[in-house]
Amino acid sequence: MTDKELAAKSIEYRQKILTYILGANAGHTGGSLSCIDILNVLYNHTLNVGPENFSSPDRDRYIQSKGHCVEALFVVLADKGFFPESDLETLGKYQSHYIGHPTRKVAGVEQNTGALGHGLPISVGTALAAKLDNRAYRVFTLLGDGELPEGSNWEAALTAAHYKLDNLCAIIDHNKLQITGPTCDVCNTDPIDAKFESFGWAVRHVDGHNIKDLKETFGQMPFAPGKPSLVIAHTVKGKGISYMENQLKWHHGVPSQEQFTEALAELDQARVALV
Ligand SMILES: Cc1ncc(C[n+]2csc(CCOP(=O)(O)OP(=O)(O)O)c2C)c(N)n1
Repeated sequence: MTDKELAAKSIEYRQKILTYILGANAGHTGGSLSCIDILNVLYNHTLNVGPENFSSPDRDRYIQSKGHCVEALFVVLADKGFFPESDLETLGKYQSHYIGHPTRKVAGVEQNTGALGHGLPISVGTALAAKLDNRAYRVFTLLGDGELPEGSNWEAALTAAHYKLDNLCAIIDHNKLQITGPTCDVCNTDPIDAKFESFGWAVRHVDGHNIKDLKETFGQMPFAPGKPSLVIAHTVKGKGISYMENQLKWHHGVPSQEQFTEALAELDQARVALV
């Protein structure tokens, strides 16, 4: 897929995220919009995974540690053909498997997540298993910057470097906001790059909304032989919808019908601008 086709896909994904959040009357809007370009590039460019090989032990793994942004994951998995998109009309409804966090009852989901701080440790174990089993698959995991202070992440970061897991790539969706305020005010983790480098990781920064840069960066993994890779993706919470961008209240929140219409109009304009 060309960069332009991927950019068009991101717009479509943003529309769908908002549509299904409106239908469910709940969801993590801002963080889903901040990570959707990353998921788009991973699933449509980088990862060797799809419905056709999901039962293969050699498939690449994607584990979404910031599980609350499940809407982004669901629209991408539906688009990849893991399940019919109409399933998402049941999002958040009684007895639906499409709930507010990823569960393995949904086709294509690798791990149940949502309690923050678990995706990286699980990914380290999965990457270590690949080494022990002599398998070539890679493991990608997406963390929120507000999730990063969880202690389990730092234990996992040490372990990944110790076992030289260069088949592991952690991506931080660095949108600088978490649930109650700016990440640096709630629990400052700066400088993230120096901390991970000192733990033995190879670190890259990228514009988390630039399709070309994301493709190139993920394509260069591992960034150094024998080291786990960290991508610090600089993003904007609520990206793509002007009244949501960098606004704490859109961490979660459902647009009114009027706001939804306004958001779709903005996305339509973005699509026209692409052509
Ligand atoms: C262990 C744990 N503590 C608290 C929460 C509640 N919680 C849900 S989202 C969130 C903020 C996460 O911020 P960040 O990782 O930056 O997410 P993003 O801004 O990318 O949506 C918190 C604290 C949780 N899900 N798990």
